[in-house]
Amino acid sequence: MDAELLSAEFIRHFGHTPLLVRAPGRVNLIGEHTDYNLGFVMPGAINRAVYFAIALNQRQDARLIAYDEQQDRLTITLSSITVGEKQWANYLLGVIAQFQQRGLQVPGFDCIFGGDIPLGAGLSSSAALCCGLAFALNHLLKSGLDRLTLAQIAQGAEHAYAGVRTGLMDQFASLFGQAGHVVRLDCRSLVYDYFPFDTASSHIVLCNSGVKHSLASSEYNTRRYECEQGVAILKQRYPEVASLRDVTLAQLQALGHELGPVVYKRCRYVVEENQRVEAATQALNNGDLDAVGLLMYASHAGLRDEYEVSCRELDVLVEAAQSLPGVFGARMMGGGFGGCTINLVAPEHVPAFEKAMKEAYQRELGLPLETYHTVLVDGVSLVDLDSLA
Ligand code: GAF
Repeated sequence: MDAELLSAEFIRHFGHTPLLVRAPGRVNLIGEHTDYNLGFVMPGAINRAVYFAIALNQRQDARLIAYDEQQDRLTITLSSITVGEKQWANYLLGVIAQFQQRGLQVPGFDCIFGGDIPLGAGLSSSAALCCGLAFALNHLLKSGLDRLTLAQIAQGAEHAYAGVRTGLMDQFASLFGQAGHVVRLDCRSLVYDYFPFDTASSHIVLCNSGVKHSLASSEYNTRRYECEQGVAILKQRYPEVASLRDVTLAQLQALGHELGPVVYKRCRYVVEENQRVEAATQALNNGDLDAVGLLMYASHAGLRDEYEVSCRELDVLVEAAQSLPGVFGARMMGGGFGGCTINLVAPEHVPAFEKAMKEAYQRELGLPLETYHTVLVDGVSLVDLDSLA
């Protein structure tokens, strides 16, 4: 699926010429479950995307086609947007509702979308879907919204129409990605810095566990709630604490009893993970990939043992990677309970790494493994077919 094919499909279905938009998925080097705790993350946009062909249609409705869902179709009345039955459509409905809530009228439009971000792989296909439509509508309506507002619109759509209280990382990465860079975002101040990702030294390889456990969404919201409980308790003793970002390990330990074992573990993971992002920033600046890799392994251990969002498949993949030559670091990535691991691998070792990982996954769990050799690209953009020719 690419923009050219979608453009042809759009013209075949709707008979007019579309605007083309590319909205990438994301990886996250380190900083997991820190975004909604107003800490630090270090994601980047990747060379897998959702593409949109879209145009205003002079009608009162939106005609949507999900190319990858057997060209499933939905026509929606724009004057009465509500959550519906089709999951793919809810993300788009959520974006339209967010525009409307901001007082921006959305006129009729036609849209066909599809892409190559594997679904349920933790690569933020849903954020890409929301960001891509928000960007396209902003362009078509000449609304003049900046990228940060578009990210917040996309996040609002996931909260209200998919029921997952995500942080801002995925939407930010999709919209603010920069080719060859990861971006470190301070999720409180929303200040961000780009860090070059030196592909002469290491490449990003994703290993798709192929599993998506059904508790992913409910457990995500539960983790967020547990962190909020932790902050509420910590605040009583330390009024300056506004989020887990403000908490030290000593403060946590002092209140261990009041927090209780589960909330304590969750909070401890978040406090440590924020420290790891800081340390990874230093290590990247020093070109010290061994140090970055060790931090990734520590991040995985925290996600597995303290935050408890890993699963057997992800643990097997990280353990297998750790024993292979040329691997700097590996960890589960994203919300957890399935999806991909992210692996930093020396370029000359990548083919052998992919082969060995597939063999290990088959041997250990009897499961096939897909790997994605991944490149960091620019965030959401228009696609100009002439420039691609
Ligand atoms: C998911 C969420 F959408 C992000 O906001 C983030 O919390 C991530 O899980 C965990 O770091 O991708």
